[in-house]
Amino acid sequence: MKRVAAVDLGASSGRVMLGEVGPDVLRLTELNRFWNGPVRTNGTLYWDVLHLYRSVLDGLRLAGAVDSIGIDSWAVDYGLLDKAGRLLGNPIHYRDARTRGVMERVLETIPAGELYGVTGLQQLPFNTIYQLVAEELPAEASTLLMIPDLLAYWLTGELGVERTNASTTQLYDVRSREWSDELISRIGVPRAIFPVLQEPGSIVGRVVADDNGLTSGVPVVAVGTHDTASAVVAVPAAGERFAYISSGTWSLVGLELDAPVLTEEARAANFTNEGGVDGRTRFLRNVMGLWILQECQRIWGDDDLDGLLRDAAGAPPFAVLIDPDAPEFLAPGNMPERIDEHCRTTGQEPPRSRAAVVRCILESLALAYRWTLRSAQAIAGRDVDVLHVIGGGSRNELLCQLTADATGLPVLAGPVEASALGNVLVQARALGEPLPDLDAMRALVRSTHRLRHYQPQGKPADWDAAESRMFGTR
Ligand code: LFR
Repeated sequence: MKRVAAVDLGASSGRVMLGEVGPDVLRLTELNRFWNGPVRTNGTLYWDVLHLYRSVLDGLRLAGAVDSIGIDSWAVDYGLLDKAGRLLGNPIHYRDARTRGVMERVLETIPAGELYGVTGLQQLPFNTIYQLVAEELPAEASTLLMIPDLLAYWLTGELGVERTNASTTQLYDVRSREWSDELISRIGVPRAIFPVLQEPGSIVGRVVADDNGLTSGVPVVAVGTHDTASAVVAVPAAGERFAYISSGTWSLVGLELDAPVLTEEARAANFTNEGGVDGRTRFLRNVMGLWILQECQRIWGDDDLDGLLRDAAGAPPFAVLIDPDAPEFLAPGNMPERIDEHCRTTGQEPPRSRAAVVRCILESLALAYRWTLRSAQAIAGRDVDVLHVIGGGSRNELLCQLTADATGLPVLAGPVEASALGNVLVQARALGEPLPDLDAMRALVRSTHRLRHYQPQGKPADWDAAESRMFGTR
């Protein structure tokens, strides 16, 4: 039996989990859960990275003796170190406004088709490439580390960037599987700040006790350090005819493929080819996700999600629809007001109650999932029989049912802690547990976790009509 610690940092909360893995055993115990989110000072949105590190250490101390540690987090964001390894400033949140208009500017010199041909990445205004162009790189910047790499560096003193996370920077060549020297030089950033790439599943260093209360020498394993890569490892699917939604602050909606799809069609539909564990491709699209609802709840001061969902289940269907991927929903702010505004500009009567707002968000997400999944299948030439919903959003029964109804696919919901499970599984294998491939890992998730089934209900024609109302012009 292997005992490992999984650190999983999401955009709204972080956790340290104890994972136990053995024959027919895959168990998670939560050791520490803590707040995460943007902190604004003088108009800039930051991550509170030292609060995260301190909370990680608290969790790791509670874990006691473990065989290894693995860290995953959201992607795209980074810290810069100087020559001596000191962090140069607090990492900036990808929702910060500094990237406004930058993507458009960069595309004037690097055509979108060329960028896609090299990186296979969807255009998101906050991709690392645009963040680096938006900021004046400090002259002392010597090394760029993605967030999990930064925490691993603090634990071990070893520098490197793990591949699944590197693949989200839009500076990584998806064909050669190396940093793209060409793109890095075109944006005028020194190539030397990009450290060696690390394989998911490799041991990247060992804990240095350094007065942190930990035991020296514990191996730190590079898991799929991008949380979505770890989550996809834990999709409890059999075979390859499945789609997934990694459902949390974002909804990551797509397929797992053996190779990237770099066609003009894939680019035009803004699909990404992010790197997965074991060389797989995560062919997916970011859908704005439960972020819009989380922000509504923050503005309303209402943390009773169950109550809101109960009321939304009784609200009239298809009253108001929004495009959840509209740029005005990206930054933090007054979402109820932005939804009203979006309705006015699309010729709809704004929703009058919280129940109506929640219903609108969930139906609109379900429609975006439907559009995305149909496009993904058509573009990749892969048909699917089942849709796996994993992550925190898999607990949202109304959203799962609407997703089944909208897509016409049976939905299997769970596990909730997919990223932590994928993190644990990759560590266990690195330590020698007989989990030869993703199929074996997924079979273990299936046999140890209960999933909820949702069959499509309602009239497909209603969803057809709603789709042409909302996405007719997409
Ligand atoms: C999900 C996620 C997405 C990424 C977004 C920003 O937590 O990692 O995959 O696009 O956060 O990093």
